[in-house]
Formats: sequence, C-alpha cells, structure tokens
Amino acid sequence: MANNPYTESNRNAAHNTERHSNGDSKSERLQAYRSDAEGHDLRTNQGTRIADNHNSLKAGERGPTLLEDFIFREKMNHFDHERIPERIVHARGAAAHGYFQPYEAAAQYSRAALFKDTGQRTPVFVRFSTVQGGRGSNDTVRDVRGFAVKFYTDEGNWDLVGNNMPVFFIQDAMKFPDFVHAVKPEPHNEIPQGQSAHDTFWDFVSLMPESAHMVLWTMSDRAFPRHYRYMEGFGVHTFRLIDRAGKARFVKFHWKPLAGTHSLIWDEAQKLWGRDPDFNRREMWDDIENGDPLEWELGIQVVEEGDEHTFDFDILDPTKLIPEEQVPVTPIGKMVLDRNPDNYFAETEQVAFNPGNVVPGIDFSNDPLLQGRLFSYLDTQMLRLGGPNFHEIPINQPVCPFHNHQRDAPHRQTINKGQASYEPNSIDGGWPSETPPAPEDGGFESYQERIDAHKVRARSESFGDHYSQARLFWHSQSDVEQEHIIAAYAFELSKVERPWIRERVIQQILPNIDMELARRVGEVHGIKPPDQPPAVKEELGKSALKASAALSLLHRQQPDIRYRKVAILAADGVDGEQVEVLQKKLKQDGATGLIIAPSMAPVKTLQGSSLTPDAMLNGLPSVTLDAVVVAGGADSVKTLTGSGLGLYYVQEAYKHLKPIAGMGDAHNMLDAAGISVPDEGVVVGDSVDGIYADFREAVRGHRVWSRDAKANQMPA
Ligand code: HDD
Repeated sequence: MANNPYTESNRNAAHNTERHSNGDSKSERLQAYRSDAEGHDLRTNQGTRIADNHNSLKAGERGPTLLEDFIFREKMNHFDHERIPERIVHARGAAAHGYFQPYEAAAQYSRAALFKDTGQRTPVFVRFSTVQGGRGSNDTVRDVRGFAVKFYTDEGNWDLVGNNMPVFFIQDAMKFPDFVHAVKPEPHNEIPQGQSAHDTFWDFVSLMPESAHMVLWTMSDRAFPRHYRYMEGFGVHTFRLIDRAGKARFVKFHWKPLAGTHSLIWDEAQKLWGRDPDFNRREMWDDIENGDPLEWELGIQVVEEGDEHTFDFDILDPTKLIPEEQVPVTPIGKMVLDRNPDNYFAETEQVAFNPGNVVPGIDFSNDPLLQGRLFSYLDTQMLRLGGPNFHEIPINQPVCPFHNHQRDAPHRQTINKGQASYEPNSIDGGWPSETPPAPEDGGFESYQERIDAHKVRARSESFGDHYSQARLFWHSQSDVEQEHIIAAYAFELSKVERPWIRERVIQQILPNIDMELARRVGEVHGIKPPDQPPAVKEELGKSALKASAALSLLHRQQPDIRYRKVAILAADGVDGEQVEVLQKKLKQDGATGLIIAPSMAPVKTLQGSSLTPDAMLNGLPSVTLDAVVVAGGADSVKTLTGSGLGLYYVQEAYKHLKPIAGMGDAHNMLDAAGISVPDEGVVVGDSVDGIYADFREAVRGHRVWSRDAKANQMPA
C-alpha cells in the first residue's frame, strides 16, 4: 500500500515520541498515516488556509449565516458524520499494540511463518472488550471480556478472536442473534446497560440448558477482571494447526497471563461503575505509558486427529473445554503489549477482527459456532465500516503486499494501475498470480478433510451433555469462589421480575449442576429446588474428572508484587521519611506507592518538608488500588481519623479483602474504623521495616480470602 499523500507533508514532522518509534513492520506502515499538526497552518480539507475559526460568514454582524460559507459547511458536515455504528456486541473496548514472539515448540505444530523463528517478532494489535454494554458503558460490569488479537504476520493477518472464558453460551451460530437479543438491554426501554441481570437474559438461558456451563463462568469473579493483565484468554473453539508435512492436529488456544489471574470483587466492581467507569482501560493505558507492559504466554492443547473421539464430550462443542489435566497446555510463544494507540477512533474503533482471517498452517474445525462466525464478522464490518474497502484502513492492512482483482466500492484508496482486473489475463502479464500451496511461502490451502454426510439441519447427539462440565467448574472452585457464585445467582435473579423465570433457574437448571448451589440460591429467593436433578441422564452427562485446579482463579498466583498499586494515606504531620522509605521499597519490588491525602495541597511532614499528593481520598478511592497503608505521624492519623472519607477508605479496603498496614499511631484509625488489630491481612508496626515483609506477602496474595465471611459485616 502506498503512503497516504494527504499526510505526506507531515511525515517528517518532528513528532517521533516513543509511542511511535517501535520500528516494527506495522508501526512503520502506520507512520505514513500519522498526522501531527505541530507547526502547521489551520486549513480546510481542500487545503485552503483559514483566517477565522470562530465566526461564521454572516450578512452583517447580527445577521443570518450565508450558505456561501464553505468553511463553516465543511466543518459542520464533517462533524455531523463523525459517528459510525457501534459494534453490535463488544461495543466497548480498549486496545494496545505489541508483539508476539514464538518459542521453539511452536514450529513443529504449524507451518505458519510467525511460528518459525524464535528471534522474529510479529506485530500485534489487541482489543479487549465487554460484550453487552454500549460504547459508553462501564468497564467493570459482570460480563464476558473479549480478547481479540490481530497478528500482522509476513503471510497476512491472522485474527485470534477469543474471550476471557473458554466456552460459550450456545452451540450453534443459528442461536447467536437470539442470544444477543436476550442479553442486550431490553427492547422496550433499553434497560439495563452492561448487565445480564434482567428478565430476557434469564428467560433465554433458563430455556437453553446448553448455556448452563458458560452462565456459571459469568457468575464467577472472572466476569470482572482486576486488570486486563490478570485475565486469561481463550480461542474457545477447537482449531487446526497444519505442520510442514501437511499433518493436521486439533488445538485449543490459551493466553496465560504472566502476572497471574486476579479479579475484582462484585461490590468493588459495582462501586467502580461510578468511581471510575474507565477503570480497566485507564489502568492498561497508564501502565503502558509508565513502561509496565502486559504479558501473556500463548499455549496450545494439542489433540491428534486420531484422538478426536476419545473424550467424554465432543471437541467440536463450544460449550466444552478440554481439562488441562487431560491435555496439558504447551506454551508456544509470548505476547507483550507495550504501546498505546495514537488515536482511539482510527485504531481501536476501526480495527476489524474476523476469525476467518487465517494464514497457511492455521485452519478451522467444524465447530458449528465457529462456522457461523466465519460469515458474520466480514458481514458486520461492511455495515460498521461503510463497505468492502475497510481492509484499506491503516490499522486493518496486512504488513505484506496484497494485490488482487477486487476493485472500486466506496472510499477506494488504492490506485490500481493496469487494464486487467481479471484473471487469467495476458494484458498485464498475468499478474497478480496464484501461489501453489507449499510447506513454506505457499498459498493457502484448506485442510482436505474428508466429509461423507447427509445434508441435515440437526444437532449431533454428542452435543447432548449440558451439565457435566458446569459441575466440573463448580467443584473446581475454592470455597470463597463458590460463595461468590451463589451470591451472583442470588443477585442476578433478584433483578428478574417474572417469578416463573426465577423458579425455572432454581428448580430446573441449578439442581442439574449441584443441589447445594440450587438450595443456597433458592434459599435467598424462598424457592425450594426439587429433591433430584430434573434433567434427563444424557443432559446431566458424566465427566471422568471431578475437579480441575486450572479452573480456579486462585490457581495462578503471581510470585511477586509487580504492578500493584498501594495507597499511602497521609495528612499534615505525616512521618515523611517513613513515606519515602516505603515508596522506595515498593518501587524496588516493582509496585507503586501513591500518596493519598485529604486535599491536593502539599502535605507538610513531621520533618518540615512537604509531599505532593498523587490524589485526594475521593479521587483515587480504595476500590481503584490494591492495598492501603496508613502512614505514621500523630497529627496525620488524627486528621484522617476525623474524616469520614478517611475512615471509609480503610473500611472499604477491609471489606474488599485488601491488605492493610498501619505505622505508628495508625492503629487508632483502624480501631475507629472498626478494624480490630491484629487481624488477618492487617499489619501494624512502628516502622516500614516492622511491617514490610508481612505486608508484602499479603499484597502478593492480592486479597485476604480468609477474611471473606467477616468482611461482609463491614458496613462500607
Ligand atoms: Fe463474536 C465481535 C468473540 C461468537 C459475531 N466477537 C466479537 C469480538 C470478540 C468476539 C472478542 C470483538 C472484536 C473486536 O474487538 O472488535 N464471538 C467471540 C467469541 C465467540 C463469539 C469468543 C464464541 C466463541 N460472535 C460469535 C458468534 C457470532 C459472532 C457465534 C455470530 C455468528 N462477534 C460477532 C460480530 C462482531 C463480534 C457481530 C460484532 C462486531 C464485530 O464482530 O466486529 O460479528
């Protein structure tokens, strides 16, 4: 693709911030389109210099505006057309640039060029999203998170368009519009936004038992990640990788976060809707700006073709995962996200993913959900991005050359030379020409699977087990996680107005997963579940495995405290030396200590110096951070204890199971907040040295899970 002539004059502008200078093949290509206004005149889109950008052209100072005012009309016309349709699902998202680098293990499974060389970095653009809410909805709602990765490989774009949960609500794409209509805000009043807690969602899923497994995942804390960096990702479907010898294997893709897995707590997630609706996108943005990249390993579960039928479920059924105990995950590479986009609309909004974008060495399976997706994505982009030339939008272009005989259509930018826009041709030398398939640098060849079947509109019997893996997931959760799931069902159903829908969930769905789960949720609603699971044997299914550790969020703990953000509460009279020592120690461990004060005025220290607050108590409330330290200094502690916001800060941190430390007189404040000392995850001492080791260990564990039952009594 040629450089964009409209930005030619800007290309060499002295705008070469670090964000731009990645030097990878995608970044270099985007550079041709970046526009920097520094040092330039204000002009119309036709290049005419503008003398007055404040006043429209009028018949007299107080007269009507003239139609002749082409400068006003161009400006207003453009503005009037600024919006495009938002995505029908996954409308709210945030994205970052980075790279993928393969491990040695990758090349043996796939001949795709991006897996070949352990020294080669393939540029990626990754968009994370929620599913239900509109573009302006909240980040921390209970929902699935999209995890869409575009690999700009030397052989074309490969899009791995996954989620942060390994299964899906439905088995056949035929039901996708029904599912989306049910989960989206209700049609008569467009309520609720970003929520599944409403009648149409629960009506649909309680009538579709195949959704039981995925609904259980969405009722777990996985539905509100603490940060995208703590989120697993899954390709969901079974795909195929084809090696250099042409041998195909079934694979499931996994993104394993190198920072471990961690989620918010429901009460915290809800409070964040108001306190910081941009919480997830802001954290990713800030971390990348601060040089703290997000990192994952890409892993695959490999199933030889001959083993396709050896599982007690169908590997083509997208409501099933392959337990890691049965097929371990082999790491095949690492992904690093280290650069923010320059422009939200041009990059994050206009990026167009499509699971149908594959390169030689990667192929599909017959999963009927995946098969339907292969149609839907290209189709939706035509509407959303205004026609079939959306591949020319810079963020969507491959980094390799691409020539074909497709022509014209709205907003065509490529100026195709020559006369022959057909193939075969003898006028333009027969170009562009086909590439036969080959182990390397070959043309794409679909895997030649033999299919001998009747054309039927049917569901395979092997898709009939709807509950065994839901049960497996349930039994793999820790006690705290199970409590959170019970509370989630109870809460969601409390928002369902129709009693028969609540009854259907509690009496006809939950008992098939687990009787205790049904009983506990039923208790909250005054609904008694039956004595036996009501589903037929085939639907109840059976799983050889009773529990799988990998399904618990607590399974993948981070070994250190890197990236954690700690509030240091301070007011006038604070022990400034203590604050500085603590900040230094946290920094050495890769964490950040932020000074949170009653106001933004400099905080006067005991030592006579002053500290600059990072935020006020209600500016960065405890829900936005990982742990809290009340610094010593009698006057500082007294001021904070006398402040409702101060007390609430530590109470809320306590309620959300966050580690809390206090130095010097700080125990007085904890006392006043109703936090007894000593308590689990509450560390007090006279100095930083006195608290640091225990505090760090508590922070490493993210939350003090053993406090869960007690913390519910905290009124915050
Ligand atoms: Fe989808 C967007 C993930 C099933 C149809 N989907 C979309 C995005 C993600 C997923 C991450 C946002 C991409 C972005 O950031 O732009 N979708 C999934 C996963 C599924 C899934 C993991 C099941 C395993 N989706 C699915 C089905 C269909 C669609 C069955 C239709 C047959 N999805 C779409 C769509 C979207 C989309 C309507 C909306 C906007 C877009 O594609 O670009 O085509």
